[in-house]
Amino acid sequence: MTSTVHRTCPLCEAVCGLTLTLDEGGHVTSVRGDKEDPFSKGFICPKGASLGRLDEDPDRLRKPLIREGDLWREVGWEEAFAAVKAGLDRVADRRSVAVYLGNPNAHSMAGALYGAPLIKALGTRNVYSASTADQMPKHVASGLMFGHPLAIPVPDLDRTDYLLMLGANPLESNGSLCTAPDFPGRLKALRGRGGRLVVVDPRRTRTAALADEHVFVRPGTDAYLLFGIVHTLFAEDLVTPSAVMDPQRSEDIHHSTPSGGRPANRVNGLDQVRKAAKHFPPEAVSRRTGVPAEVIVRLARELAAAPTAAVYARIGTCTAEFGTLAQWLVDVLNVLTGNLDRPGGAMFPKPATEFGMRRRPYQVGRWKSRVRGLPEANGELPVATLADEIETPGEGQVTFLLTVAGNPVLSAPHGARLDAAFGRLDFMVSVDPYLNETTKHANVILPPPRVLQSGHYDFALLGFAVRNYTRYSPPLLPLDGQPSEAQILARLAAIASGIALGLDGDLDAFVIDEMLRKAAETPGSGIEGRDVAELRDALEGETGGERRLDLMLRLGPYGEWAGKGDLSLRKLLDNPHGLDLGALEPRLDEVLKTASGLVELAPPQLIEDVERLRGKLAEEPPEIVLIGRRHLRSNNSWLHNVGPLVGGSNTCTLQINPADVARLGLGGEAVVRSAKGQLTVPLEPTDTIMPGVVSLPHGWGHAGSAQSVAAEHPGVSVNTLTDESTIDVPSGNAVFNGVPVTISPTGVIIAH
Ligand SMILES: Nc1nc2c(c(=O)[nH]1)N[C@H]1C(S)=C(S)[C@@H](COP(=O)(O)OP(=O)(O)OC[C@H]3O[C@@H](n4cnc5c(=O)[nH]c(N)nc54)[C@H](O)[C@@H]3O)O[C@H]1N2
Ligand SMILES: Nc1nc2c(c(=O)[nH]1)N[C@H]1C(S)=C(S)[C@@H](COP(=O)(O)OP(=O)(O)OC[C@H]3O[C@@H](n4cnc5c(=O)[nH]c(N)nc54)[C@H](O)[C@@H]3O)O[C@H]1N2
Ligand code: SF4
Ligand SMILES: [Mo]
Repeated sequence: MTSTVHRTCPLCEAVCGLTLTLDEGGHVTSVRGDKEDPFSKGFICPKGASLGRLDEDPDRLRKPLIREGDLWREVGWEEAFAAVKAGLDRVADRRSVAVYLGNPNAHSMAGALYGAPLIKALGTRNVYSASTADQMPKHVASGLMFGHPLAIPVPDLDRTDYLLMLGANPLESNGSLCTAPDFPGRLKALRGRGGRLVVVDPRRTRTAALADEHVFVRPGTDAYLLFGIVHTLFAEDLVTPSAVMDPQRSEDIHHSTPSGGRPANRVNGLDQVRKAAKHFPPEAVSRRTGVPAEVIVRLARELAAAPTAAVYARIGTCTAEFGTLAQWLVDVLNVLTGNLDRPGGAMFPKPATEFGMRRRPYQVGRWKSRVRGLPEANGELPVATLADEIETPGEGQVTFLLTVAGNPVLSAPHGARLDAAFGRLDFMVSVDPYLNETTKHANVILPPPRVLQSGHYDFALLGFAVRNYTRYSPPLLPLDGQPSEAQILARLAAIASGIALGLDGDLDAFVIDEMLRKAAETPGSGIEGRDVAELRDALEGETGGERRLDLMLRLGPYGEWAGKGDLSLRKLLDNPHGLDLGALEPRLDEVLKTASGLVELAPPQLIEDVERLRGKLAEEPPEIVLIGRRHLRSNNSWLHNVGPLVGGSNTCTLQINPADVARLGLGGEAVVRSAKGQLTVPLEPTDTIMPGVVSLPHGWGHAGSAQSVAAEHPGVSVNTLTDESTIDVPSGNAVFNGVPVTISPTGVIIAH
């Protein structure tokens, strides 16, 4: 007997609905796109189609491992947790404990619900995550402008008339901080309805090939380009009055509501932006960016003239030297062109589990890292300084590391240094399904269950969706004695806080009571004054995680308790294909959490960083710089063990312009050197990349891997070359794009 089941794909940000066929043994026999999912409508990519292969990968760990020297021993769960406790008990000072949370935490219920309590229980400020190798600039820019790090506007893809996209390649990545299943189809539809798509990228990507226009930009210079556009808007008087901003009444008319309605001007700092932009006229910016001045001027005019438009920028612009400035300028443009918070522009989604967004004004740099004095952002320190904290003796030196769903040896800047540093730790614990480049250093590895044994709700990603939408996928297969990832993290939190919690429940009961108590005390929460015990008993769900989801849904904006709807876990279970909650709607007033109650167009920290940008405007660029890229059938470092996904077009090659190949006299392979390391790589000459720029994908470097398929396709790790000493200053984010390198033929010895 086969069965047909439905669930959300957890592999990337597109949240596609999948329809799986299982045989009686619970093996996946087919995976298709779920045609009845109102958001993804049957879309699927090769990764989703391989979910069964991934789930049943024989190299996945099924039992905890304890390392004794170079040997690994499979152990039972109680022995594994006892070993973790013994390791943590040896730490005299909790400042010496570090935790690294990797990317899949953004795709799991466990990461969303148990990450924060775990950090709290560990009692350390040595908190690191993939965020500072990814989107921290976006959080910092949003935090400073809108008052909340998660108030990230997304392009209203399905309605916009004009999309300016920088440093993103959704035809390979399927989109990021813009949850949009079938991103390619949505871009085609934009063009189909007469809209215009412009892509800015140092490579003519598949997305650029689909666009109306592709603009080559020199890596790391997007902030200059964006400033050039801002400059033009002011210079040509193209700043658009809008519901958000009335430029005639620009400064300091805070909250004046002449007709008693909405404030006429909800923007602070317009004049400061105008002043700052003066330094970046198109001609000056053109020299730095490689974008012709007339193109910059035209882009400004087009953005201003389009009936609706959105500017969207992603990883190519985040993981760069001026990442935060670039993210800021993206939304400055959305404001100046009248497109923030209006249909067809850049809008704030309203996720079903949004509840009680924090009101304290957003701050960065509340504390600093011990060794380099780098500022905290969102409660985290930059992963670019993790090695410093492990290597540098003194009070608070990191001796104990917990990694959850991360592979920083391959994903962090200058990962090779972390590889060595991890070898020096006193104790390391990894929650991960694989023995890999990072977890090989652990003393204990705790594997989460298979995907199909796990419930799934996209707490994080649905907050960036281009339509409001919700869907819950309950576990499809029983756990068979294996703890869920939620239980693993809850148990670790219990160990860390010295509480003898069992595998299930208590942490969730605590969190639920806290949330209910707060909501019951909050006027207008929908359950004000109601009895906590009674409400708690009304919650449904098989697990603590499901009950917490139920609570968040009921208290959320569409919830049956607090919102304007009837959402609950029950309703989602009754609608296994998911529910469309409608097109995005203007909601700036609900989202804004700045102290002034206005959009802060010129936060002091960013205006200060503009000086750094100005300082480098006239700088001669390096002769050759390195950037990254993604391949459709890859996912950071961990899908290379699935046969159908590796090889072919998904290989670790250095893209290089043929003119550079000829100029440098290169053959089939070359040696790439940076300030931090060197690699010998196969070349892929292609005129789709700018001269003076080379590109290598990240996540490779599996030589000697315990994963059998990955070991056959090892590739090299680009993060041997990247430099942890250069960061985006306001956010501490890693710089992966624009790394200076030299390239020489193999066999040539270069004296240093
Ligand atoms: N040079 C360069 N470096 C980059 C980037 C780049 O563009 N260029 N991109 C950066 C970006 S955007 C990111 S997000 C980071 C990613 O950085 P990381 O998150 O550190 O690395 P991943 O490769 O995503 O590793 C994920 C790990 O989680 C494990 N895993 C998978 N599923 C689960 C699960 O359900 N539970 C648990 N516990 N573990 C699981 C995998 O086995 C793997 O070990 O890399 C960054 N590094
Ligand atoms: N197939 C696949 N999908 C993924 C992932 C994956 O590894 N593989 N990873 C997931 C993760 S963790 C993330 S964060 C997202 C990222 O999603 P995207 O941001 O769409 O990531 P990329 O496909 O790497 O596209 C980044 C583009 O930026 C360009 N670029 C590099 N430097 C610069 C620059 O200085 N300026 C400009 N303008 N462009 C530049 C690169 O050439 C590249 O085309 O993808 C997610 N989806
Ligand atoms: S696009 Fe992303 S979510 Fe959709 S099937 Fe592919 S990997 Fe899964
Ligand atoms: Mo990422």
